[in-house]
Amino acid sequence: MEASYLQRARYAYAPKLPACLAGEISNIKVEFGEPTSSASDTESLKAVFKHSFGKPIASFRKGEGSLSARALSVGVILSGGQAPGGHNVIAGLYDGLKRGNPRSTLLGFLGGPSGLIDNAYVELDDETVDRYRNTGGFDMIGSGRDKIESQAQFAAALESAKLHRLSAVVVVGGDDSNTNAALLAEYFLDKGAPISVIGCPKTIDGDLKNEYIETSFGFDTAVKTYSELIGNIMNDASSAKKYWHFIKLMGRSASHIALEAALQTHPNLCLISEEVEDRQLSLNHIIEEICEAVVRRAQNGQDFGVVLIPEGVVEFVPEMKKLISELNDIMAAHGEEFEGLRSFDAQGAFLERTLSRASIALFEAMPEEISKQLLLDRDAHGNVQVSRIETEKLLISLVEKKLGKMKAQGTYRGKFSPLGHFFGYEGRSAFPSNFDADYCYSLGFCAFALIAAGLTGYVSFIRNLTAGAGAWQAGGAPLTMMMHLEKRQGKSKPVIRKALVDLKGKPFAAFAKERARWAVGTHYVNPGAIQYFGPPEVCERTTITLQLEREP
Ligand code: FBP
Repeated sequence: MEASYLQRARYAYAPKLPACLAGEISNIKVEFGEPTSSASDTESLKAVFKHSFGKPIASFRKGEGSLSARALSVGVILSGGQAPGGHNVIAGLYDGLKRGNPRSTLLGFLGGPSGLIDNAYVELDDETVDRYRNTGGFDMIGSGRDKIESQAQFAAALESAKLHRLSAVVVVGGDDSNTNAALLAEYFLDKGAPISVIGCPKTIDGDLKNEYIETSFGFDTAVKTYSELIGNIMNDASSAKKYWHFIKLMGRSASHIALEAALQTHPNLCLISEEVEDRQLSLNHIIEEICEAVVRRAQNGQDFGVVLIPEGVVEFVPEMKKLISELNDIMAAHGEEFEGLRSFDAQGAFLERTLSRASIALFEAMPEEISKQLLLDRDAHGNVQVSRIETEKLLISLVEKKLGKMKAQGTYRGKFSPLGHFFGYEGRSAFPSNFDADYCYSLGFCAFALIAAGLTGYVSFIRNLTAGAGAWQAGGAPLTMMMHLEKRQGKSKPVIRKALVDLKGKPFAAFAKERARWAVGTHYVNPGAIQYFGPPEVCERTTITLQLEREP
């Protein structure tokens, strides 16, 4: 891509580091806490992670240095979906390595974890890194969703690492990629290979968080980008006063993005998947709730509105969840036979014989394009790809149907003109906000410090994020402490626990307190575009979710 004016201006931005990592490398000290355990299933995890389980938390402080100054050769991998700030993780890692020893080198493995397996790499130099500082996207080295899973893949990863005499591999990814990092660290230890593996917490979905990871990087920028777009739509809606906007927002399972966007913009309605599941809300119930807001606003002469829909909600509505899970099983068990069916009618006939009665009834009642989307290819875990299901259209069509009936009965007299939107890819590669630029650079620098401290199986963390960057704390948490066992494709596997929206948490409570008022009145807020230059209260503002979660 060619550089825009903003991109050129952003090259000059110097990301901030926590005070404990700034200055001379010889002045960074590592301190260790007590041994750690796991999220649950401790005994099973101890058996899987024989060499790496139970390590202590590592924290960096200013003090007599304990980092090695020897030249290091490190490989970095970007894994999974794009998230703003990935390039700054690499820049922070690169600068840390060079500051530690100018002879250190950084290899970027291309196209995600498969780059390490296939030994596809590029050596990163000043010119390349400088071209990507403070920019969005993952185009510096590319990303991928492949996993290092089989013994042959682990062996190939080790071979590549040995070929380049790597001291460490840094995996930048979400919960699954960091789980993979933990397994790779254990594998290297088991083979007696002195190669560290360090993770960095990435995902716009915001669901990789816990006591040590206060937020995953990219969430801040992505959700601010969506909030800008939603705010603009709200301005338009309250000017034209003629459309109901149904806006689907990315977030594979968790509704953190939708919740934060709601806190920033005050829509008329926002579905929260975790609540839908908790209250076992049926599709019908959801449609009734939306219709009630439409009718009440119409009574006030407001035939317009904004509804936010987390993309994963279809998998949380009980009857949809059952249908999708039956479809997943059928497609896994009869994959070839199913793929061989040429027409949608033939697939329908096949499903009529294999789905439960309730599920086939639901499948047939849905608009045909949605039913077709439910049959699209599954992801690598055998799951439906929710970003490809037009849930906003499904809800629009069901709301339209219900309002039509109400009109006939004389209980609704308004005019309903709906429009559907999907915001996902628009936010994943935006220029990182100042927060993400600083946070990611610090995460990358911290990853270097963990490597130089000789640690493996750790995730780089930066905490105390609502304080200014200078007061941020930096360190490493053992990946195994975030793990538990989960059923994946029928087998019990160690994975990092995903953080869904906590219905008892402060962000949800703040939303629940206001939503009845927002539904009927018009209390929209337009947060505007992310600002990179200007007053700190505009440019350095963190997400509301982070502020509320960090409140004492
Ligand atoms: P990660 O979990 O890899 O960060 O990706 C998240 C995400 O952006 C989801 O929000 C979305 O459902 C999915 O990726 C889309 O995947 P793809 O990039 O393969 O279309």
